[in-house]
Amino acid sequence: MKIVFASSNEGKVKEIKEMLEGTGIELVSLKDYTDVPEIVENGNTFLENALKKAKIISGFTNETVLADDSGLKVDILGGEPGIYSARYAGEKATDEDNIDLLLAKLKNIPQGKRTAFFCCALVLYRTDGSFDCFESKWKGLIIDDRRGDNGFGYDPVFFVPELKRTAAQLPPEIKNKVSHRGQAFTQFKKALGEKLKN
Ligand code: ITT
Repeated sequence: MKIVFASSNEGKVKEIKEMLEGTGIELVSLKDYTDVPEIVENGNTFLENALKKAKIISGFTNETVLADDSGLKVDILGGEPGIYSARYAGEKATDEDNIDLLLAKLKNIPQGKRTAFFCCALVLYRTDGSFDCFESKWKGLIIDDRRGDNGFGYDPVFFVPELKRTAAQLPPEIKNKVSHRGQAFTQFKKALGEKLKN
């Protein structure tokens, strides 16, 4: 089975490829296409944006598409950066810029009040217009110093109390099991397995 992954985020593509190992699914990323239409992520929720990406890319490639929309929500900041996570510090912001802005906003906030969670909405969209959605969350705390070199995005400052490590300190196989994306993927693979059985 061939699936196009509707993302140009290399960190996500790497994780999704690792998660699909052994499933027999051939994952093609947007890097394999030219003239990919630009997608304006103007939905109000992760799910709306994931569905929009999946639908547009399925129309463009004429293939089954998987799309992920994800981000970080920090409680004391009223859910910021949320759906704006990728462009928190501006349209061309790097992961470093986004973390700098986040830490500046949390400057005088004590550790106990820095609760946050990652969200992931995953959509599998078929060429006949039918689709399935999977959503999950991952709780943690935002710390002031960056720790670890794995992962991407806000991983170096996302501390997971149960594991006593940041997401960037976790080996990929652990992050892929417990993360928001990992848990949404577990649901996706279960649903896929059930459909293939029927
Ligand atoms: P695509 O739309 O092309 O998939 P994007 O990076 O713009 O790429 P999103 O709009 O879904 O994707 O934004 C996701 C952002 O949320 C991402 O750039 C990170 O800043 C953050 N994020 C999501 N999942 C993350 C994770 O597992 N670890 C760290 N940061 C994450």
